[in-house]
Amino acid sequence: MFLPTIPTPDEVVDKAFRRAKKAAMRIRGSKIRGQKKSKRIEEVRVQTACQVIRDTYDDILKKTPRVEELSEFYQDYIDVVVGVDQLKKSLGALKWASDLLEKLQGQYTSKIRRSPPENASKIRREAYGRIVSVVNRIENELDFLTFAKQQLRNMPTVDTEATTAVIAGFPNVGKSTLLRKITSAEPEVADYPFTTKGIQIGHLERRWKKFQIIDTPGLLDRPVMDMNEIELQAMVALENLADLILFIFDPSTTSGYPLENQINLYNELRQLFKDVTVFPIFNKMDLLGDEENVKYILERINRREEPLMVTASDGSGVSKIIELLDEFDASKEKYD
Ligand SMILES: Nc1nc2c(ncn2[C@@H]2O[C@H](COP(=O)(O)OP(=O)(O)OP(=O)(O)O)[C@@H](O)[C@H]2O)c(=O)[nH]1
Ligand SMILES: [Mg+2]
Repeated sequence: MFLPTIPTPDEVVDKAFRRAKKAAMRIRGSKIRGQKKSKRIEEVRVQTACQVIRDTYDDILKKTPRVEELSEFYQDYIDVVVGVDQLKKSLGALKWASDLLEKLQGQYTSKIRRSPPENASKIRREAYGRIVSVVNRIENELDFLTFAKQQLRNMPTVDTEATTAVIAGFPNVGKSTLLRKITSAEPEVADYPFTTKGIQIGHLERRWKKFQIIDTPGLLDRPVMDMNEIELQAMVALENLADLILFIFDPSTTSGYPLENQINLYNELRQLFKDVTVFPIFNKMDLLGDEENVKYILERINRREEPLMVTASDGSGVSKIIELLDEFDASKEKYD
């Protein structure tokens, strides 16, 4: 959980005033006598009301990790999903409100102390008005934080140490089906594009080695600038986590995307992630009568690695992918 629950202005003000009333009741029942007592009651109401709201906001700030202390992956992820600048601005508003309430708390309690007793309740009412307006001033920021909490609810937990393979490709080509076959993860699989809307993580344990396999939302062959938030999540995983990329082609084109576009995307990713090994994988081989389409693609892509041909839905060829991970890891160790 990245953000704790954020109370609305009404909720926090209600809580503050209720607690303040209770605190005042305790004074009323105490031994303090005379004019001093009425002033003390109003003083305690202002103090308690401010304190309750400050504590609520300070607690939210304390429980929220500092974005700049997170790893690059999380920073980019948060930026893509909600926007880091807006998040910082909204958290800053909580701090602003908390600081201002501290000031009001001091100002109004001393004002009550210095006033004649008959004015105490009027000053307290004035303080309450200021408190309400401070909290209302940050309503938009509070709304945003509630939205951000909701959006970041499914923030994936990544292992930044494990060797990581990121599965990428056009929508509907069988990426999630493959993750299900390689690991015990169970991402949703469906016969329409953009089924996967976020990063999905699976783990694979080999004798003495752990792999992290990441399934991503489908990508279209368009400039990064035109990508939506869902596609950008795939890019964030590729950029920050991928030691290798398993690029899935659907040569059957039953996914609904022409070969030409899939080729473009592959070549673009190769170009963008030059230092990452990209393995071309041809899926849905069960639907292919011949290998004409595979040949067509192979003639048009830059590759260093041997392509693999698989049928993710029945698992055939998947063991070759796992072997490939083992080999990749062994070769990496040689150079480390
Ligand atoms: N015939 C056949 N169908 C497959 C194969 N692999 C996946 N499918 C089907 O293709 C469709 C899409 O599969 P998914 O695994 O959801 O594809 P995806 O790439 O994760 O799709 P998005 O998340 O939308 O990008 C589903 O109907 C699968 O059952 C395969 O090897 N052969
Ligand atoms: Mg999917």
